[in-house]
Amino acid sequence: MSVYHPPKISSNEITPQRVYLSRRTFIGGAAAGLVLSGTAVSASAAPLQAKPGPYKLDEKLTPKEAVTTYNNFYEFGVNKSDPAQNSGDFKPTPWAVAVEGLVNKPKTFGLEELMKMQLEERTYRMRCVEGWSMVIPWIGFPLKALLDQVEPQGSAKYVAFETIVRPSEMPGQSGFLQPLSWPYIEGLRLDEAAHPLTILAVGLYGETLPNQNGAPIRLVVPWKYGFKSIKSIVKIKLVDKQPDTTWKNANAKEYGFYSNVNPAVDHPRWSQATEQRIGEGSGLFPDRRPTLPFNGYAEEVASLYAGMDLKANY
Ligand SMILES: Nc1nc2c(c(=O)[nH]1)N[C@H]1C(S)=C(S)[C@@H](COP(=O)(O)O)O[C@H]1N2
Ligand SMILES: [Mo]
Repeated sequence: MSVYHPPKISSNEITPQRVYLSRRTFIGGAAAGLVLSGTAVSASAAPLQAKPGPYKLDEKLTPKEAVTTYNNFYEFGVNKSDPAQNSGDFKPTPWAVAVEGLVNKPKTFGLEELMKMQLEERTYRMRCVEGWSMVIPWIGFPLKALLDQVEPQGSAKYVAFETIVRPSEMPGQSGFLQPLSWPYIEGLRLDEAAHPLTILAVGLYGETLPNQNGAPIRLVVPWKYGFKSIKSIVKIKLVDKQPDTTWKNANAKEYGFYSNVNPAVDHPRWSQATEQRIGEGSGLFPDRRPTLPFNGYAEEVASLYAGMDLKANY
């Protein structure tokens, strides 16, 4: 299996990323920037209605331009600009999500049915394990609403998720050197999956999800590092044992199953104490802000981990 080590993010590497973004976002009269954002967003996005949901934040939204051009989605390449640039041929319709395993009523949900769930707009703080963060207005519905329909059995303890494998439309899955093994897989404990903060997102900024953000449906778990929020999901399976996850399989010393945002537990190669809010600050003086326990959602989720050693269960 190929083991990919994500680029080490140190303060001197953060600066070029910010300069890149501020150039694109703010000095962005650059023709290339406008052309890219035009294709990237309009290729798949359509207006999407949703009622306001809980969990509003008093923080400035990350500009849509940054949310849709600074991404991690290795199926389309390992650089932040790759997903927006390389996902234009990806077809998020038709689509179906199979929900199976230890459930009384296994069912494959067509996208049309998923889009008819009670959609809410929820603004969440997102924190990538690499040290940057965003504030994103998602549109989606609680994962619990889906789980309730299939009726998990008493023996179900975890939920395993899978991303689509489609090398013909995902250039990162067809290159000579594959950065990860596919499908991209993730998992949650059943109580984490059923927590009211955990949603399946089908849109952002009032539109359906752009391909680069995980069209047509992706997970959002705001108190965990970004890689837990798996994109373009085709399978959800209820299981009795802790499932494998892509980044733990790739490098278990650096990435654990839980991956709760925790400023007190450093990544082996960098501190997690602070973060850079994408799209803010000046290019020369990145203003790193303190990272909050559970990404600021401790009041809601800390009780899920009562009695657990979060240094051992990273
Ligand atoms: N299938 C899949 N899901 C994925 C990833 C990926 O490479 N493949 N990257 C993860 C990481 S590391 C992050 S930070 C978030 C980024 O989500 P965004 O691009 O919508 O901000 O997606 C996560 N989901
Ligand atoms: Mo991430």
